Amino acid sequence: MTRAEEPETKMLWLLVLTLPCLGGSVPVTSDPGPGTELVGIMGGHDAADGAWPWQVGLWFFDPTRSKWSLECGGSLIHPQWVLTAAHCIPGRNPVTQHLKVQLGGLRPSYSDSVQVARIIRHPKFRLEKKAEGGADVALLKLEAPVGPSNLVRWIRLPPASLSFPPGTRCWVTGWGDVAPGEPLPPPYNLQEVEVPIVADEICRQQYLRIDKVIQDDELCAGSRERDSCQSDSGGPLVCKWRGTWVQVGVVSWGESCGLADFPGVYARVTSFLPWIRGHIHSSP
Ligand code: 4AZ
Repeated sequence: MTRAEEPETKMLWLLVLTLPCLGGSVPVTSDPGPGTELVGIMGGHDAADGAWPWQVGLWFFDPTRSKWSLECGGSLIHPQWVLTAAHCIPGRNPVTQHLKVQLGGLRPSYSDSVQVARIIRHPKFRLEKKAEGGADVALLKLEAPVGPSNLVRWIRLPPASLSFPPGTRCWVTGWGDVAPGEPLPPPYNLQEVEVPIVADEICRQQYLRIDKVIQDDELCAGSRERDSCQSDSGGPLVCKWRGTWVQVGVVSWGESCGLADFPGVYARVTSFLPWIRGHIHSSP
């Protein structure tokens, strides 16, 4: 899960910075063109400043290690609300003090993160089933409204009736693994990759072969070597619709990453619109 950490002291940070090749072996260079580079989300490349201004990073405090680390993504859907995956939030009774939201940065930066006032997991999410049980969405209310600016902006939610045909090319972003078990290497630039929407029925059949069930509130996207991966969880899957970006999915789970027969599984945003709107409107 761990993507980046905030060491307790500046000294430790300096030490980490000076240690070569810690945690990654693939240097990030300029984009050599689609399909060839080793850096990813998986099969992706460096995102440009301000390209995905709704992308946020979730920093969690681990009390046993006394450390903050960037573990998940999320998206700003309103000046004061973030949409993420329920499975990103640990424990039965999560405490807001152990979570911070990074806004508007391409690189992990704990110091650019803001506090959270409320954590709301979807009531149908089952902790014991984790992401695979469905309803893998959570809302975070920020302590104060933010933005908009060039680097921070919210993403539109789709109308309830909107669905994209299989093959539609959408984008997913995050600081997650570039291959299964392989963390994003320094300098940890946010990654983007274009992924095709996969037909519900095809995805369902593919996962049934390994006895996994795709729920109605989930959708699939991705292709061989183009996928989200561990620690991208909670991040947005967005598609262009009538000239604007809308958030169609929330990174949830999948069988490994980048496998041709097992696309990434996303919480289907249209399934949760009433729940999302209910909270945002009743808690201004
Ligand atoms: C994860 O473990 C995870 N390939 C996220 C996304 C995918 C697989 C695993 C999709 O957080």
